[in-house]
Amino acid sequence: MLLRKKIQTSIAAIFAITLLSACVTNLEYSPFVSSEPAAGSVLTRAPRTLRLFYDALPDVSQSELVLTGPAGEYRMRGMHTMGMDDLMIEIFEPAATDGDYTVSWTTAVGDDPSVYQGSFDFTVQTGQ
Ligand SMILES: [Cu+2]
Repeated sequence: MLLRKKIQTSIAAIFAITLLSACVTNLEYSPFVSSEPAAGSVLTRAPRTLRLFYDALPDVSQSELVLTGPAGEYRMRGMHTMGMDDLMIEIFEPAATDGDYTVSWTTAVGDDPSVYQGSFDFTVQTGQ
């Protein structure tokens, strides 16, 4: 009888936690809107720049962009905003290496003091 009660309590607890985490997931907000190259895109030549668009103007001083690919982490330079709620950066030595690439970003946008992070992938297939 006591065991049964314990199990019922556990099930209730698990149910409550599941509901709670579902709420948190739904409320999770990202200011990221789109990018060039686009998330999930397949390119026939290596990109020379990355550009990410957000809900509001990113604070460059609180932003970071990291590009990793088949050859590891790529050197990039000159992160800036074009003033169109975007971050832009030049890939220092774009390598035409076929494979999957990941862009990881960190930023704060507009008047929101929160720092957000995210990532997306694209693929380069030069056919060489
Ligand atoms: Cu630019």
